[in-house]
Amino acid sequence: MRLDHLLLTFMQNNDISQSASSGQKTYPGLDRVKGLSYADFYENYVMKRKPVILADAIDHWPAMTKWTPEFWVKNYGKRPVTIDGKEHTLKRIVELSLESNEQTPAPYYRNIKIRNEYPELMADISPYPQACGPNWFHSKVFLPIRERIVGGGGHYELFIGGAGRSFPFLHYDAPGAHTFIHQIAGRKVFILFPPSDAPSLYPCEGSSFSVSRLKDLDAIDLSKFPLYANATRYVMEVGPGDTLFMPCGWWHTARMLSFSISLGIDVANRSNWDHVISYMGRRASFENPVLATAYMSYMRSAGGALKLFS
Ligand SMILES: O=C(O)CCC(=O)C(=O)O
Ligand SMILES: [Fe+2]
Repeated sequence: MRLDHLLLTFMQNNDISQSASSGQKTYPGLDRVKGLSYADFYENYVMKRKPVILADAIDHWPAMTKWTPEFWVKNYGKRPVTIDGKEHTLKRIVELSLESNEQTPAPYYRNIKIRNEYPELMADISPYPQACGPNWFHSKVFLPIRERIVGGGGHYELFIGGAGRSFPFLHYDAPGAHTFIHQIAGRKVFILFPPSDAPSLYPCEGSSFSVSRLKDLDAIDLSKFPLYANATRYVMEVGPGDTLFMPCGWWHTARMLSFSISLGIDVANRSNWDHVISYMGRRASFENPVLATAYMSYMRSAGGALKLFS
């Protein structure tokens, strides 16, 4: 079957509108696809580093029906959680997330490594979707240094939040990995910019080079950040069962439209290893130039070996 026949779209793909305040181009959405073969996904999206939503990658996960707000309250409600320096119970976070709105957004329970914090729940998000592999962060050569890899180290990270709350900053993911976001419950909007827009997004200085200095993207002061007007913004809305593929180097942030549960995972393989190596090298040069040399030569030989086997 031809790829064209498989494409579904949330919105009209080619409807390019101008944002009133900045003159910035906005693409309402990219492709949302179903029934795509692994080979087509790899060739048309992964290798081209083009974002896409896969609508059927996690249908087989028990989490899709099991991880309701009630499930979290019943099983983990008493668990203490610290968010942005404040203590809560998970029950309170779920309640606040259900009531959340623009005026009083709930604290955002985010970047929680499932295998470390909720190991018994790994069965609910298994088996690993074929589309997200191979993931070199899961290979034996990386497991010993997994916790030292900048970013998630190939861990599944959990996000629970509510309407009106945003991820706190615009960035692209460490360590130069691709990211898959699996939406388990609720709706979320992702705002993306291609890697070529980096100069228009005002990256921070030093080791935070993958984080933007821009704060509220709808209220950018163009007299301070004039290049932002040249950036091209893509908007992707995800709902339950969707998997958003964000290729390495794509800048992004997210805002929830309702109570939301998502999982994120970073992925490295032959399609982005060059990007991972260059990210890690750049980061290490700021943080620990002496250790960096040994660490980077380990990473380079590991990548070389993995290329032979996967
Ligand atoms: O889903 C979100 O809030 C964005 C998460 C994200 O981009 C990240 O953790 O790197
Ligand atoms: Fe991210």
